Amino acid sequence: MTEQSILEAIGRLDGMLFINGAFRPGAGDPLPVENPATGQVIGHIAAATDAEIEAAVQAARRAFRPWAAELPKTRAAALHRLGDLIAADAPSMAQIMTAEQGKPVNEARGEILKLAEACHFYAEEATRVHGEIVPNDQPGFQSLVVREPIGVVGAITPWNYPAELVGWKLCASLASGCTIVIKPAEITPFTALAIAEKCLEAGIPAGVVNVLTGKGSQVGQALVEHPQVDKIAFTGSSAVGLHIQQSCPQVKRMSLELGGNCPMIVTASADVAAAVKGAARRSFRNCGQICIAINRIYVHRSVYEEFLAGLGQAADALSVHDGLTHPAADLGAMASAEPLAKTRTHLEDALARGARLIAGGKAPEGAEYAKGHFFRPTVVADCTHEMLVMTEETFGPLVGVAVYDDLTEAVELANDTPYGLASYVYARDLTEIHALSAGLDYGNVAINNVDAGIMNAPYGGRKQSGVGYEHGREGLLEYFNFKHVRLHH
Ligand code: TAP
Repeated sequence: MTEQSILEAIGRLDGMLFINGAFRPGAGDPLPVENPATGQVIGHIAAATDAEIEAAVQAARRAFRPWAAELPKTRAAALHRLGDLIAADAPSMAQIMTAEQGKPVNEARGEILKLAEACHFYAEEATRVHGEIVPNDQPGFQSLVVREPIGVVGAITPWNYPAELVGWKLCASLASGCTIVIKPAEITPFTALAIAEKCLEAGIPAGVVNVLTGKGSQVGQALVEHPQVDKIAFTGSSAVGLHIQQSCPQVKRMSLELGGNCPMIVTASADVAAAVKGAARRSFRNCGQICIAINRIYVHRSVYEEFLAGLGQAADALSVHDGLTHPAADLGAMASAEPLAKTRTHLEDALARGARLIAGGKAPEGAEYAKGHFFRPTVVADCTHEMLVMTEETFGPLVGVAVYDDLTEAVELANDTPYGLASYVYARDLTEIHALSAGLDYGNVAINNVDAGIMNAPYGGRKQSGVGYEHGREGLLEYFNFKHVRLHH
């Protein structure tokens, strides 16, 4: 796609809301959306007004009963069609994502294709949800436990995975029989609107899917407070997740997928080269703007310097470019000035407290980078829990490394955080592997690999990393209520 055709594709969606099966220009104030690699304004969103929010919620409300009453195989067919359409249009949807979010086009295309896979996964799962007949305490009675879709879902999503984080909630809603009002992140609205276009093409009935753009504090908050929104499916920071929980005026189902501060432990028995490769991928992919990014690494003293040398080299070898003009770059621009500023703050804090700079530490140099939010993948060593890089989620291309002598101490350090999303281990010794998989207080533990989330398994955090799950059967069941039907013959 040329730059002109990307702007045209975005132009179709510029200032639009998707309500009751139709795109309409939003009446609210326009807010600019920038390409984070160039600073160029690529379009606008209209901040949804109270009347538009009401129209979307009411459209979802009206659509709920008929959609829930469809046969599971009908909803599955819609999801399969949606998955096919998304996969077929992945190249152009990826360009839209890169233009608003910054990740290189090849990586964005991978995300779109994974969303298409999620559609097919949830299509299959839609046909497998069933209730139970449970034992009863008196003769002549039968107890049926039935699963019924919750109703209208308000989905509020961040900017780091603009397709998948919208898509998982959309797929689970479509599969379960719920309807949905989506509020994507203010800075990445066009991917969500492009997904809505595919819903329209897939013939998903009016009102089943709606997209409202605007500020989280206004549009997102309105969904949280709306008495006719039955569930909030939120992905974002722990601070906003907690605020949502505390500010919701009704009792409401919520799944909250929140922040992480994910550790990796490299033991004395580890394949160090494999650990280096894993760390370089999971610390720096998407510029480290991943809830399950490796933020801090604890390495056994016997392999510490070898690991540091390897990770430094691997980080230095990664390319950083404008993700539109260099689709195969390793890193693109960071999504906005905010995560870049936080990365710099965490780096300065670590260096001021005695950390050793191993790689990166600055923005790449050259005219290409002058107007965008770029930063080199950065490794700091000799870190301690006095440093922000080890105790707070950086959400940038910065990783802290610390040395340990005793495995129990490493587990304690890894668990020394209010977060509990994902953790990583590289070890070959089976005793170490068992001790670590049991001892790490995280919802996901990846051992000798760095892909903590797969579609078939529940994906969720502990402690301040959230409540509830996405992915897997467990993720789908978050969209259902139980009903106990006690029958006297
Ligand atoms: P947040 O600032 O929390 O924003 C997330 C979403 O919430 C955005 O759509 C935001 O709108 C909206 N929002 C803000 N204030 C709100 C309010 N008062 N009521 C309702 N909605 C509100 O997070 P972010 O900076 O976009 O994303 C980064 C965070 O997400 C990181 O902490 C990361 O770990 C976490 N994350 C977690 C996961 C999982 S699976 N656990 C996955 C990805 C990211 P605006 O766009 O207008 O701000």
